[in-house]
This record gives sequence, structure tokens and C-alpha cells, in this order.
Amino acid sequence: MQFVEAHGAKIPVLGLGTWELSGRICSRVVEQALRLGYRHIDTAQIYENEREVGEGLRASGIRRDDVFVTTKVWTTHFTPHDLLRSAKDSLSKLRLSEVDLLLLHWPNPHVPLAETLGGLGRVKELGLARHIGVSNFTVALIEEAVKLCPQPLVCNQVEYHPYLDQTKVINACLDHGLAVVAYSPIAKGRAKNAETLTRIGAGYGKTAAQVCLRWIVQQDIVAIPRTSKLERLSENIGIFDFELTEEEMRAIFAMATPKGRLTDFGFAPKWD
Ligand code: 1BO
Repeated sequence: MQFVEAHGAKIPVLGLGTWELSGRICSRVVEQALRLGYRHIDTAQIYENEREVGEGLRASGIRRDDVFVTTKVWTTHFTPHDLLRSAKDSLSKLRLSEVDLLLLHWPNPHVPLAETLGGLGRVKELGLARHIGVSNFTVALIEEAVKLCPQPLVCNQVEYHPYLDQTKVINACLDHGLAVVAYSPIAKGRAKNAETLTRIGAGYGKTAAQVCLRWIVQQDIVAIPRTSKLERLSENIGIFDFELTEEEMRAIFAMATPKGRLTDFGFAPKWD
């Protein structure tokens, strides 16, 4: 497995997203993913599946230190006191003594960012998270956060797939040494039927989804596709034995459309 490095963090370039996975399915998918070679699992407090993610981790038999585990704090816990309590609660559900990466899940304009970042830094100082970062931060918020945060932020996790041009936010992350982690990397399944991806994949004996994920990791961006289907786990990890040409990369960049964003919650910040 390849890694993306940022401020001392070594993040496996392919991970398993667990948004909307729950119960027995969640623990089985996590266990199976780890057995297949995944070494990066992404969860969040708001997904309400940290307990099952921890169960899958233990059932896999893979050593804790060999797996990169990310969780996220929800916006309602952004005061330093709540943030610390929330991180401890996540660890207790996961049955871990620390996570590899703890993220602020979405910006919350109602709590001063300096306060929240101070609290996040404190969680790291206490050894409850090896690294800290953010998710769904716009360019303006990244600029503000890197100035205010007492510790280096190692990533910004954002929606990213061929239909969504994220050049501005990606460049802002790179300017400050943050890794980019792509959620919904197959565009919630839409990319599976894309003509451009299917055509390119035919030349390599790969599916459209595999070409899509390859396009992301070939940009040194971490992809965390979610699936509840065991056969898709193997498909999604089968992207390390071929390489897209520059022309193919460009053809996929050309798929972006102005209305490509799929995740648009009412509380989300206004994107640049
Ligand atoms: C509300 C959860 C969005 C994906 O992390």
C-alpha cells in the first residue's frame, strides 16, 4: 500500500469509508477489508458505528499499529471541554487508546475556530490522537485554521471525484502541506457507468470505478470509498497494478461539471 505523507503522518492512500454502514454489516466489512489488505479505516462520531468499527478491527487479527484509524468530532462538540469528552467517548467505543487521526467533521461558525483548534491540539497533546486535521474546510477556512492551530493540521477531508473540480481547495491544502482525503470518490456510484472511465478501463481490464479511484490516488490524494458489499472491497483495492497516462488523467479531469457537488447539507459552508 502506498502512503501520502503530511507533517509526519503516513496515511495509506486507499482507505475504507464507513459512512452509513452500521451493525453487523459494518463490523464484517471492516474485518474483511483488513483481511484483503486495507490498512486505513475512516469513521466518525456522527456515523454511530465506532463500536462496530472497533469490533471489525479486532476480529481481523491485524495488529493495531498496522492500521490507520480516523474518526471525527461532530460540530455540536466543538468547545474544548466537549471536544475532549467526545474524543474520549469515541476511543471508548472503538476500544482504542488513541486514533491515528482526529478530524473536525464540518466547520461550525458558532464556536470560535481558535477555541476549537486549541481543544483539538490539546487532544493531540494528551496522546489521544496521533495527528489532527479538518474536513469540509473551504480555502478561506484552511488559511485561517493553519494560522490558528497550535499543532500542524495534516489533512482536509473533502468530497472529490471526477465530476467535481476541487482545484482551489486542493491547491490550498498542498500550499500548507495538508494531505487531501477524498470522500465519495466514486461519486456515490455515478462514476461506475461513466463512458470515459469505462472506455479507459477497457484498455487495462479494469472497471470504471477502479479507473476513477486510480485517477485520485495517482494525484497523491487519499481515497476512502465506502461499500457494504464484500466483492466491491476487492474491486476497489485492485488499483495498484496499472497507471493512467497523462492524456487519460486529463480526459478524466474534463468530466467535471459546475453542478458536480453531491453533498450539500444545510449547515455546510459556502464553497468558493
Ligand atoms: C454527515 C456525514 C457526511 C460524511 O462524512
